[in-house]
Amino acid sequence: MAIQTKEELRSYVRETIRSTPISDIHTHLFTEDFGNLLLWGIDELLTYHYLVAETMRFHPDLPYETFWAMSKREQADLVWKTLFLEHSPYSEACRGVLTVLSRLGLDVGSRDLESYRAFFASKTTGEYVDLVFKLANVANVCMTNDPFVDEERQAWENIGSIDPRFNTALRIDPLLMQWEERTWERLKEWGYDVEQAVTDKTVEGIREFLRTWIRKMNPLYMAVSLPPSFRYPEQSARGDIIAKCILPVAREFDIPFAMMIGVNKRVNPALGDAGDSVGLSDVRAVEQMCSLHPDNKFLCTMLARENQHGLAVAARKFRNLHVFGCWWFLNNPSLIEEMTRMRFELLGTSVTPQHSDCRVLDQLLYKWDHSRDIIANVLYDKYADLLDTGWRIKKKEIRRDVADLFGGAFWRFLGKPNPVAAAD
Ligand code: RAT
Ligand code: ZN
Repeated sequence: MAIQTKEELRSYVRETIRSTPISDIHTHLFTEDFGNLLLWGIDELLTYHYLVAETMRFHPDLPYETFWAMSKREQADLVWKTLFLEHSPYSEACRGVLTVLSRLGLDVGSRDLESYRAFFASKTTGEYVDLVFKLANVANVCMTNDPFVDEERQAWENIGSIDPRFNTALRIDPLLMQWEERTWERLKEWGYDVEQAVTDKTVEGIREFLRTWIRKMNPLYMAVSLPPSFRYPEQSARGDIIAKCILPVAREFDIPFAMMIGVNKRVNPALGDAGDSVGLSDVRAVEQMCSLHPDNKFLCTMLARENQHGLAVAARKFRNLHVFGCWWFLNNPSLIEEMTRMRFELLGTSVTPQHSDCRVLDQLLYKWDHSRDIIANVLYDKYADLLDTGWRIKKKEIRRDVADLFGGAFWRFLGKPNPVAAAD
């Protein structure tokens, strides 16, 4: 059935965006099998590193070590008092906590942290996971699986089948960013025949390492976060490892290489995860990668606002490139809106406009609620422009497009069936 009026269009787009289940293609969430790596609940929400950074701005005299030495509950108390009681919590990360509480049916107006704690204490992990997936209308999330994190590597030894709502992604930052400093020694310790120089023997050892983990995890893609100084091709261990190990193995298993580019790591190391920053990167590196390796697939998101236009243009040139998400410091309403509008205008529906990057399960509720509203507004505007030309839009076409934006385009790019469509 075709849409008749703009009012009908607005409400149908909004309704479709709300009711379409999402494949969240990059998160830091885990299944229950990973034990403490799966974070949830109010104290985890409040100590999210985005909020730690904001809190410390109000306490110039509080030594960082003193904050880190506090218990999680004490840290959460300080964040709550500082950002929610002593100042208005309208930053995006603060607002997110309130959206979560509200979506869970808690009384946000009461400001009663203890009652929120009591709510979470009454839930088991399993029932809470079910509740959040249902309320968020998220069908599946992709984890970030890093074999260089000891706790995670150990967890994999006992993991059998994985909750199908959670997909895997093999994350390999230390392989590319610290090969000569220490990663080669770790691989050697784990029994791979490698040396510091990227010789033929090392190449074979790294390929074996990748194959082992790909077989174990069955990842949707291999991923890395890269600094603004990243260039490609590059005369370096990193450049060699990408060209000789990552890309051939990615081809072997037919999985994309995901590049998340633009992080200046630890500009303030005392802040831990909150101490990373952003810098302008070179889209040319992405273009070169796609052009030199036409048989590989690449996912890419970039952290600098200034890189977004160039990246969207690059995706018009290279069909082996799929652009995704409004990453980290870009995950704010004003920037999501701007980026989504620009991407829709340049790429139509062949883009994945958002991922959540959740570190705490509950955040699925706010990150997707907030993004859904923005995407709905932008999409409405785009369809309204079509209506003005006399083009008639069918409801099923709107459903098709939204399904593409919320995972369909991604799964098609992977060449794998979309589990959401299969479940229909
Ligand atoms: O957004 C974040 O939580 C960052 O700390 C990073 O984890 C980033 O998303 C990444 O995947 O490197
Ligand atoms: Zn992330």
